[in-house]
Amino acid sequence: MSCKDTRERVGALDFDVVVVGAGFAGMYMLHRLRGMGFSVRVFERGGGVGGTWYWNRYPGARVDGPSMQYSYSFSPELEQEWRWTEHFAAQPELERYANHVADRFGLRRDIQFDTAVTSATWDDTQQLWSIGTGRGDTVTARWFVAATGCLSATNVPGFPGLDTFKGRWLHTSRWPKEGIDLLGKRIGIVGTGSTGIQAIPELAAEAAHLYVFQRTPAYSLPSDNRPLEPEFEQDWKRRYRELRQAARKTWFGSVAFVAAERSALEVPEDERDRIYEAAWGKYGGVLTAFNDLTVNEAANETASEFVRKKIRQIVKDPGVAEKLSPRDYPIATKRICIDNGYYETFNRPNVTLVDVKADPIQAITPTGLRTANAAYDLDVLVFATGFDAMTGPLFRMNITGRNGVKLQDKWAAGPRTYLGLATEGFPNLFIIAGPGSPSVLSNMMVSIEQHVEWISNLLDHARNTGTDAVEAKRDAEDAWVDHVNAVADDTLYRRANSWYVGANIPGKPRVFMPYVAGVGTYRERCDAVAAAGYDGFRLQS
Ligand code: N01
Repeated sequence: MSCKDTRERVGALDFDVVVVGAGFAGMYMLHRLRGMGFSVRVFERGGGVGGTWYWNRYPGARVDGPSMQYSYSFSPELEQEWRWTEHFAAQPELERYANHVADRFGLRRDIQFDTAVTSATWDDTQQLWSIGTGRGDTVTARWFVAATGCLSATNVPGFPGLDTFKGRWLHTSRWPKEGIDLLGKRIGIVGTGSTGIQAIPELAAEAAHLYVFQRTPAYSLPSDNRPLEPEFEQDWKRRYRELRQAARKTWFGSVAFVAAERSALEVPEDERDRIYEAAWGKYGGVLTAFNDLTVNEAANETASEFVRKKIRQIVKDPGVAEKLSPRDYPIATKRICIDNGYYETFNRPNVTLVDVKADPIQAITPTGLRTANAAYDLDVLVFATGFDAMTGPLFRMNITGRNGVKLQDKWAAGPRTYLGLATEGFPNLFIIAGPGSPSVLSNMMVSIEQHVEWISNLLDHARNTGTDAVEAKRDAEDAWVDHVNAVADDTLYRRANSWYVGANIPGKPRVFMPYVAGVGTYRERCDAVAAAGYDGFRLQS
């Protein structure tokens, strides 16, 4: 059946598919579905394409995986013509890449920018989604795809007095396009996750004084960023097909991030140290030096202690080095940070580390920030305080499924999905890189492409079989949730208070959200489900 036939049958349908988000997921979803003959409308909250790389313009923003692999593989022409200038591209280059893709494939004509989706309601009689936007439009579509990203709903802690602050405050992912004047300013930054760790060296270089308010120290590894050598680029471009294929079968979705086949405990201490030393500063390095760092506590401790030793070597003040040293969670159980001179920054005379676990933030004042024991005068206050991850972007769309059930209510005790792609009671809703899929524990580009292709193949199948509604079955979903939990239970990931488990948002249920079995295994599972006629889904005509 053609799209036109589908529209005629329903009568009320404006589009076959509405996609939310014009980041890398939404852009490819649009391109792929359009190529298959579906009518598609993309709604994007921002004023341009790029998602994460449109919003995160803070100083130092840079991808933490190799650019040659953090890029689309669906078009051999695109991957041959695009030239990355650095091994780890910075935000402006990534945004340029997103714009290049949008221009090259003529995507903009089907994207409505500056438009947030504020409601999405399933109509069970007509079997369609009714989607409302912040601009007051309502459109209908058979299929509804959330390409909203995992880290797009910002988290600004509710410190009392923020509205009284006379300086300028901002969240890192809402940094203005035109930048801000930081030169000679007294700057405070709250948060030392991946974002804070990238921003801190850059802010320190501009500030009269930088106060770093740290609640939990992070493990950070040095980036081996450098200009991309032409020989390296040519070699990759020659072997791209083979390397892309190999990456899809790995755990992380990258041929540069594959663990060695040995335990950290099977080699003598001095040899282990030599291995870690050689790995320091190489992509994947310390984390892939052995194969049991995320599953064996003693093995993990060898890597955790190695990083603490490095911190002691780099940071001259032993008291500051100790404060920067993570002690209460294993390395890699929070997202590993990759930095450009982070620890070195604390040797600067204009940088002060404030331990706000020991001396908690009490309030923001008109002139700065007050902890239990001290007051800090500030001109600029930066929140690198992260996101309401994975579920936040979905909840803020006010999604209502069958029988008026709200997604927030169904997921009150934590997200429940089948394959991370769909959730029972919400027919024809698909989530790209959602909870229950490898998602944030992978090279996102690989995960995005796999989901886009899987979802679009399912929509094609539905069209060819006259299927109007596709819904995850409860028993399949329950079994998947149990499986996701069982796999996580075999690892150390639950040992950290991370955003992976929602610990950064007060009141959020503690559920480990990503699927940790790896993208290769996950892809096999998804392919098997499709090959078995979309086993675990109810397909209704
Ligand atoms: O956010 P985070 P992020 N009082 O949640 C602190 C990706 N990313 O934006 O750990 C005081 O990791 C919080 O402290 P604690 C990447 O996947 C990728 O840095 O909760 N402090 C923590 O230190 C990453 O994991 C790239 O105790 C408060 C920080 O704020 C994800 O985005 C670059 C606080 C938040 O860290 C999110 O990283 C950047 C409070 N009330 C990001 N609330 C690259 O590709 C929070 N904090 C390189």
